[in-house]
Amino acid sequence: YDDQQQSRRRELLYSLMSQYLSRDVASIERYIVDHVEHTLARTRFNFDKFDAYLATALSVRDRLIESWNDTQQYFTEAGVKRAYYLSMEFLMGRQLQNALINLGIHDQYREALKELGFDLEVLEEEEPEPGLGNGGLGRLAACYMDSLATLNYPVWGYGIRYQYGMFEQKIKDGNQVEIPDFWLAKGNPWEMQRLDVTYPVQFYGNVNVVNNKDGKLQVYWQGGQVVRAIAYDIPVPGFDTYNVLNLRLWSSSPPEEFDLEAFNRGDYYSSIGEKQLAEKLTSVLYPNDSTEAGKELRLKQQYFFVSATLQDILRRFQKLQLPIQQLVNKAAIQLNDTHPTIAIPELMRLLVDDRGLGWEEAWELTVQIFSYTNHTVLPEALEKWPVPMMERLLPRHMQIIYEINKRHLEVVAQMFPGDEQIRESVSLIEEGYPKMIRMASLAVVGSHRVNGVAALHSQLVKKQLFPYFAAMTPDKFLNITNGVTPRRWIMVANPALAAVFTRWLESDDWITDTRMLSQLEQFQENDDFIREIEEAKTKNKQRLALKISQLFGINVDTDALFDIQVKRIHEYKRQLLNILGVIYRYLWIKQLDAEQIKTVVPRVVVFAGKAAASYAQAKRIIRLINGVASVVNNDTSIDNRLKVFFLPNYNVSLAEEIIPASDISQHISTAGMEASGTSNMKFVMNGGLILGTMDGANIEILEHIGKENIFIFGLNADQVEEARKSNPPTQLDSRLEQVKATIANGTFCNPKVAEPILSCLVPQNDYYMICRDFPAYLEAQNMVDEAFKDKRGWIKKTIQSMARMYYFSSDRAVEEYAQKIWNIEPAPFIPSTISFKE
Ligand code: IMP
Ligand code: B1N
Repeated sequence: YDDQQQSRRRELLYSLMSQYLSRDVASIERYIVDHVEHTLARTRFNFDKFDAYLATALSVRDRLIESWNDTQQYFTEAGVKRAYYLSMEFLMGRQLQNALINLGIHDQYREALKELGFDLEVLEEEEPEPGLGNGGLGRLAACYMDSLATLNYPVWGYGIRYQYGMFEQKIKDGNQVEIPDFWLAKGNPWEMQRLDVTYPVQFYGNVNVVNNKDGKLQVYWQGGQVVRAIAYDIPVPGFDTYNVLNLRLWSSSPPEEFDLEAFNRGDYYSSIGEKQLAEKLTSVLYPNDSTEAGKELRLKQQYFFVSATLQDILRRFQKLQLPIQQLVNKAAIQLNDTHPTIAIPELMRLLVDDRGLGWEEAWELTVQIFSYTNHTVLPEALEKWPVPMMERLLPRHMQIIYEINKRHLEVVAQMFPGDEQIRESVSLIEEGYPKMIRMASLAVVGSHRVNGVAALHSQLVKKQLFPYFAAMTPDKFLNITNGVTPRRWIMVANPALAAVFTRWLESDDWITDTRMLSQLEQFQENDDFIREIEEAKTKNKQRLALKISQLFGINVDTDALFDIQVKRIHEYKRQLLNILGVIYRYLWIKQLDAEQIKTVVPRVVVFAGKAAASYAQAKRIIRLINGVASVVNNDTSIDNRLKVFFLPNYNVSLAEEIIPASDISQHISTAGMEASGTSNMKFVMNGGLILGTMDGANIEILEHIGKENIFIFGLNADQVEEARKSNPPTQLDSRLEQVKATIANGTFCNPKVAEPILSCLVPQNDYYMICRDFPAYLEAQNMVDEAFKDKRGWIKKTIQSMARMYYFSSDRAVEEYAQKIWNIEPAPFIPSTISFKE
């Protein structure tokens, strides 16, 4: 073509491509039906609910792609600095409802589908949940993506596209049973496969050092296995903005090159088999469970996604044609816990071996680019990799880690001359058989910022985990308290409450400016407002009651106090303390007379959460809870004053249903052990109160909402530390003795199951402080009962709390990351061609 033709073609292309999808009901109907016919190849007469969901989702994806393309194009043209959020987990939850609400077209879609004969809310339930995370850490990454998109920050998420997400939990005879979650079985309309974006990732092999022509040493890492990474892009829409961010998840596949050698050996079938192994790499999400620690496949997953991600980031940077030293002005990389820490030696390798930078220059660049968020101080959860494994799997990285350590220890020796104990404690290598690499220490040394996720936790990170690192580089350490997105956790999860907020604030600006919620406090004595808040709560309790009746065939009273603990089952989270309290309450009610029973505040106690498949003690606790539930729920003598339920398969969708229905929720970890917690924030934002310990973000929630609005009990972190050092008490609370005896005699479950639980409930074995906190816990529960009897007083507490929670929005949190760590600015793309508010 000549130039003129070429430019005419381009003009035509541009004009066609800038015709954005319309937002009116009639057009939306057409888009949906188009997908039924052309994408799904169904006829008008033959498509079911799931097809309708798929077609709807695909039509939403179309408009996300439009904005996605424009946004990314704009970031590139503006040459902005981007931040990259590297996480092994993104627990995104269902996408359809969230996308429609963020795009401001939920009502239009509901209308369009109604005319086509479908109920949008029903179709939304058809979406399988992408469970690509364990719990809080993965969901935090998802909340941050929502906030970053909403605030127009130029950020990419990078992670792994697991084919099997978190297992599906079933309860059989009171026990947890794990069912594999092949969530992609019916296709995933939210992802775009990018067969054009692939990178090779190398494992094993040897390192050779060769003298180059110019006299320089050149390092070659050769041989070994090569796996191919394929990109899958998931658009992340912001609320009330045109910007759409990208979440890029990598999937493994065999390399393109054919292994001719194997073929020549006549080894055709076994060579295919080897190729198939490559696909396994990203097939399954690892549980956050110490028994799985040190598994080679997990390290391979980590390097696989890190290597592909860095290749992708550098390719993007290369397009700018800037000297490599400028990378720090174009990219910031956040490590979500230590899981992607191998990125630090990998960037060093790329800079030194591939681009010929000197070590010092490369290191300075690397440290300025990386930052690390710590999410736990539990010793068993701190990642360590055996040196021999690293040597075999990533030989060059092992050398680089040794070099980093050597230089690091030189600095240490200058600061603490002659102190062997300090040297040993800060070394990146832990002595022993085998030697281990301390990934958290590597992450600290290789980052310019290290943050904890709540005020107390960040203190513990400095004082307990990394005291010498903090002494060496005090400015490296900071706190950024976690936050949660009000879009998903109020708008999507609780439309009834959201409508009340909008009505009384006469604006829906609170959705992006949670500070506005503080104005609700002026209505705390207004009868109409109180009634509407109460009605919203009742509606949510009815929704949960319906779920309970569907699951268990038991009707619960929505006037009862809904007492909820939902989170991963873990000893430090102390579901055991909760169920012991329930048993005590049951025994107590049973000895009341008929008149007394009538004065007891009725309670519905709800548990949910998964235990890691190999965490035996956690599974026993589930068994005990179910045992208690079946005894209590079938005992007619207690006049329905107590009901207990374990809801199976806790996930984000279930959390959306449960959280708005709580009156009280429990966040009762042993003080000092829960880094932050994020569901505590969600519960309070939805008008529930907290029964909790002085742990994680509970402390800051107390500071913001006032101590009169939260039920706090038990030892604080200092007292726990003290108690662990001192002699255990000689006596057990008599009520706890009584509870233990009832468990021991097999009232609730086989005493064999109960035995390992009971053996922890003695003062000498009380690592989690359950015995020591038990009396205070019961007392706090009594105060909850008393407070709940005063209906108006209770609602006032919930109103004050909701109004004072603005700090815990993830919008605040990501702004802190952007300003204090990444040094990036918002980059809103403003399409001149269309107007957004209709
Ligand atoms: P927390 O541990 O109670 O603070 O939970 C944090 C958040 O992670 C919850 O609000 C849920 O959104 C999510 N979450 C926790 N546990 C699970 C789980 O087992 N499956 C899926 N999501 C979970
Ligand atoms: O991260 C959340 C915090 O709110 C929780 O308190 C904290 O427990 C959680 C290994 C983890 N810490 N560590 C993990 C997850 C997966 C895995 O393989 C560790 N999760 C947390 C958000 O800050």
